[in-house]
Amino acid sequence: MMLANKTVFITGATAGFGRACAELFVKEGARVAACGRRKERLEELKQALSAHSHHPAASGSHPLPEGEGIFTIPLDVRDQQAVEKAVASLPKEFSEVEILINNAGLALGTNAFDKAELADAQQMVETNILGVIYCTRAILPGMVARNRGHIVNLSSVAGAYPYPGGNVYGATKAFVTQFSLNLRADVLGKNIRITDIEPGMAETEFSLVRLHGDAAKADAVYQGVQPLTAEDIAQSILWAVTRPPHVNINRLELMPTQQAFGPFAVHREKR
Ligand code: NDP
Ligand code: 8X3
Repeated sequence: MMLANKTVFITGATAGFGRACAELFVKEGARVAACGRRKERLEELKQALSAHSHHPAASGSHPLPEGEGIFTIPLDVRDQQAVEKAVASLPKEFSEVEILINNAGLALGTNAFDKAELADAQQMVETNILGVIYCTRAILPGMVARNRGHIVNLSSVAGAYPYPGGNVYGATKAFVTQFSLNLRADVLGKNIRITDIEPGMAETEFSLVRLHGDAAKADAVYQGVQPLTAEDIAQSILWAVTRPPHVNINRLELMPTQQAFGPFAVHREKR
């Protein structure tokens, strides 16, 4: 039970990395406050994890009583007031957040920017940038007051390496990485750790969302490749948050073995 008695606040826990973190962290003894917009998914997560925390074999020797490991909050991280309210109204047992995982995020579209939908760009900026700002600003003061905490932000390789069609998405992730590093500078001396996670290709609902629900195109993204899994990312985050207190993992970049870098692209005129 590596996270016994720790409270973890996870945004975007209805799918992918966030859901895998919720499952793994409850298994490791944490109290998890799990957010997302889809209420039925949150309900399903609560049912699944309540059953889990009740199962002594799966939960280790000191499982939390049934249902006590998970608290779900329907929340759109783009709504600043809703974020503040959600944090302020956490039940007492979940109120002292020790680990914040700013995971909620999305890519929308793959067009070059001259053909990109501005509404998609706005939603990415509001979710991936403003959502992270709102959740961090709501939770960090409590960490400072308690002189204890760890913030894990989900950036991406797309924040460091450009690719065609990555335009606004990659730029939002570059924000997440630089914000993470700048937060480290701000919290020096406050016993708070900050970690930026920068994954490459991982199979979740990410591509389905990016391709506006086109399942065939989303499946094709992962064809013939063994991508990272949500469980791989959850395990990496668990590793980062369970290092000894004097160790801060600043950045963690990971990719499938079957993914790497290409050469610079050069446009050549025909002569
Ligand atoms: P998924 O699409 O599987 O999950 C995304 C989660 O974010 C969902 O739970 C979704 O919940 C939530 N979310 C989206 N918008 C909002 C919102 N406005 N408010 C609250 N929750 C929201 O994607 P992944 O698990 O793959 O992605 C998680 C993070 O990891 C993202 O930030 C993504 O950019 C990043 N990432 C993903 C990679 C990949 O290849 N999969 C690689 C690198 C980084 P709901 O719809 O219910 O609100
Ligand atoms: C998701 C990884 O390479 O599809 O952030 O942008 S990538």
